[in-house]
Amino acid sequence: MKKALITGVTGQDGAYLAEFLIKRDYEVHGIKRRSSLINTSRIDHIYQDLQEENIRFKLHYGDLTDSSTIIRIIQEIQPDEIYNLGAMSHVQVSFDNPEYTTDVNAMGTLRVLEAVRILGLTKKTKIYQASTSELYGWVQEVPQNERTPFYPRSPYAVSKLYAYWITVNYREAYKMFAVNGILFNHESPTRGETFVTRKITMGVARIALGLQEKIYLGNLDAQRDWGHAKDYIEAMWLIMQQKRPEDFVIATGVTTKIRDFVEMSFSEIGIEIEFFGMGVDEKARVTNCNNPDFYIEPGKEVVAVDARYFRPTEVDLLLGNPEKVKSKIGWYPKNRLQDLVKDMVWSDIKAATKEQHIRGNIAGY
Ligand code: NAP
Ligand code: F7E
Repeated sequence: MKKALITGVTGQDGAYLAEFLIKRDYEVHGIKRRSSLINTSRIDHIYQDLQEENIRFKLHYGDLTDSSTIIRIIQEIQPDEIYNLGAMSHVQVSFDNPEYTTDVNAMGTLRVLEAVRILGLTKKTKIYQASTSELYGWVQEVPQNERTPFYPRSPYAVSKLYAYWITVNYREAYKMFAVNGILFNHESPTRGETFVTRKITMGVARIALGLQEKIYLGNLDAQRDWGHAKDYIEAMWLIMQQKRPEDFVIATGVTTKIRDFVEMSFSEIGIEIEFFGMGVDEKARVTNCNNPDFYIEPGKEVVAVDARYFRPTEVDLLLGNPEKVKSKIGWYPKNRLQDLVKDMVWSDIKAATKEQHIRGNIAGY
């Protein structure tokens, strides 16, 4: 039985990957940082009590800023594969917390690589590094592939640039199986609530159920190549099963504006909207409502811009070229953007309906 260790197991990708690996008969270990409240909602369905027999999923307290713990956990588990997904992953927050972001994302990656080297596991343990399309930042060509030069535009992206190159360096210097997956944006119903897609689908659901008035957004013109996280974690695993350690771009090859994602999300539940105004004064209002379950009066303003969500330096356009992974590994995204929007919006409608019932019950008293 293969053993895998996942840092960032409580995150969107970590949780999907843990479930995926358990289904493939791995023994899965996850590193979780201590928090004052339990934050394991994404992995509760695969959690096993320590008292159970044949435990296939085990959590370990640890933090990417704490090298002694990382070394101890890796020594204990002796993993065949490490997926380093732990990160301070929010681009806008990285402008507020640049030093911490660098410590976790850049130094954290070095700590994992060094732990494997110090423990003499360079021949046994493969390492996957969660690299990102944010590396392309101010894009030097369109679309971006494995040879496109990097131009990071945030403390987050700069920290990931170090992580990318230190992974390449350990591969070359110590002949380790250490690889970068350069993943373009990937989303899901469990995407963190402050990333733009989830903020939008939650907003749409809550507006439709009368729980929220408006969605306030930043740059509506930014374009992203969005895929489904479920497809992308499979690509991570496939990259790790190759004979030779190589870096791969994982993307859909389609890019979409934030504004269009908003329209698609409302349209999914039968609400048509139109944008009007310019720059910080741009807004969107309902033009037509074809769904009696979620009736909103035409003319109601449902989206507005708030300049507080603008970033000091923005990444305007990301569009990946997944040709290499398609031709060498045969991976391609199974979900189109429309499928992703559907999955996210209806999951958030379900959550908002629950919230509405709870509020209704409280109001009843
Ligand atoms: P996410 O949902 O934000 O999850 C990040 C995970 O890292 C969480 O489990 C978090 O723990 C953990 N973490 C944060 N700081 C840590 C620390 N100091 N020590 C240990 N763990 C820590 O991110 P994601 O979307 O799943 O992304 C997974 C990885 O892929 C990240 O490295 C991200 O930068 C990268 N990436 C993501 C995308 C994307 O579009 N999703 C694209 C390219 C690359 P808590 O739950 O306690 O916060
Ligand atoms: O922003 C714009 C914002 O925060 C996307 C992370 O997983 O993917 C993610 O980083 C775009 C940006 O994701 C709002 O300015 C407009 O242009 O959803 P996001 P991100 O910055 O692309 C990459 C690949 C990663 O590696 C990261 O870890 O949307 N935008 N209005 C907004 N963004 C947010 N968050 N909130 C808004 O209100």
